[in-house]
Amino acid sequence: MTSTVNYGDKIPNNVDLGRDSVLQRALEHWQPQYMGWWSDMGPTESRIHDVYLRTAISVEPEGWAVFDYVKMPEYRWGILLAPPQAGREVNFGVNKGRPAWNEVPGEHRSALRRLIVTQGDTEPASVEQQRMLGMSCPSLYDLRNIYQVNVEEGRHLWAMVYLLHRYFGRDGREEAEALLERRSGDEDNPRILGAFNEPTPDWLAFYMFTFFTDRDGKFQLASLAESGFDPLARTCRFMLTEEAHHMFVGDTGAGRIVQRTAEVMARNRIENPDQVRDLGVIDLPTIQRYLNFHYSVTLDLFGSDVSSNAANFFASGLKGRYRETALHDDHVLTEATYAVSEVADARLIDREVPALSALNERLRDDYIGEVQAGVDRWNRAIERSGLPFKLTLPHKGFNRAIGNFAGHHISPDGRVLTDDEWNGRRREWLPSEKDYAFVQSLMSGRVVELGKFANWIAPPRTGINNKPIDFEYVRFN
Ligand code: BYC
Repeated sequence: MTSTVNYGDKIPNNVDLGRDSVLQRALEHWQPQYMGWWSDMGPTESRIHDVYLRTAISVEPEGWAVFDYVKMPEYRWGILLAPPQAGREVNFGVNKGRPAWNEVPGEHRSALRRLIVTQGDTEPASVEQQRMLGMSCPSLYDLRNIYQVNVEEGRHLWAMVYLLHRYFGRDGREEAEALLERRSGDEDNPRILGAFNEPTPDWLAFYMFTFFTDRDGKFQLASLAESGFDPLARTCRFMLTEEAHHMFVGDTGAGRIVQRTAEVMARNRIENPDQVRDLGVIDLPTIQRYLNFHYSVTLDLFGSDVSSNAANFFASGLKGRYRETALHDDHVLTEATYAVSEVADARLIDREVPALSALNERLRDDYIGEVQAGVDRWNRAIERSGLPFKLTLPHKGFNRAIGNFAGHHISPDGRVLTDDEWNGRRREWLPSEKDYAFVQSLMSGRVVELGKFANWIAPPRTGINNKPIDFEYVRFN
């Protein structure tokens, strides 16, 4: 393995692809299919723009990426694995202490393939969900950021496709083709996980998605980075480097919308949402409803609270917990228990279950801790403006379709509701058609003058890669 990537190669990589001509040919066969998918489903009307993009060129922490103008169809989607760690072992489950696997262990083949396919499926899905948004961008800075996220999701698809081709033979090649055939929201051939079939109709939804849903990506990738199957661990370790920027985009993007609204409200001394809307910014209750939606569909992505799949993934050493190796316990968990919530007699109760079966819930709880910190940051902007409003995370049972809360109605403050109560108040808690129409009315065209920002969002504090905020991040040619 080399640490620097040769960009003269047809498929840039640090996995010595040139030494395996069969694999190289198979991937070169997939490459034009990928380009066809990008042309059909990648960002709308973006082919000839020069975009100031980051491209990964190395897996060394220092200087791993370069920034330059690139036309997106010419972006070099490379295959990059973090360097191997000498003597690495399986760090958890019944195989703990054995050498990490460099080839797929036969008995775990189908579970591993399923994990890789599920991860891979989310990457093109998100590009499909966001493909129209460039047409209504609030600034060149934001336009460049969404394109950066999109090309890197494309690279993450390449990362999973490499694993499928390299380690899973014909099945892997078929799965790689299917990854380009499913479509977000398609009735007949949808993406695998629920949140990736939801529309991302506007920029508030995009920022909520990158804040909440990309962060699920971080937690899932971190768990897979602990895998005893070393190529998966190394792939995910490098993907996490790129993922950090995606969450930054969401965190600061939603934060700038909140900040702008709070500033306009304070300056004009208004709190009534209709008056706030009249001033061309997004009222805080609407932001709260978007938050409720994206948070709840993202919580579903962690799977059922009690899951034998999750127990098997862990016991066999394929998928660890968040920061597994830094945790202080036996890493086997056969004796431990974990509390999960459920609904019994129209009340919420906690039940201790074997910790092995509750690993999805544990990861979800780790995730919740981190998103709370982000929402606290947004609230500081509201506090600074002296407004008596606070964004809150709804109860984790709210609006859930997977796991113990599915089929129940839980209010944001954690009460079990009847169908009638839920139907009566649903619109207070989740975005309505009217909310979506209002937000879209603010985003009818794109703002592309140098250094200009749409009225509904505050400018960022700094630009990208030390460039000024009014830098020409995208040239339209
Ligand atoms: N929607 O035991 P269960 C990212 C299915 S995001 C629909 O509950 P398990 C990114 C499940 O597949 C991170 N179906 O769950 C972010 C299973 O179906 P089958 C993506 C769902 O298996 C932004 C059945 O229900 N990575 O990277 O323990 C932009 C029962 O399964 C859902 C991963 O997810 C749902 N929400 O765990 C770009 C990591 N939830 O197989 C990218 C890999 C569950 O019986 N995946 N089901 O037909 C996994 O670790 C696991 O598959 C899951 C589910 C955690 C997702």
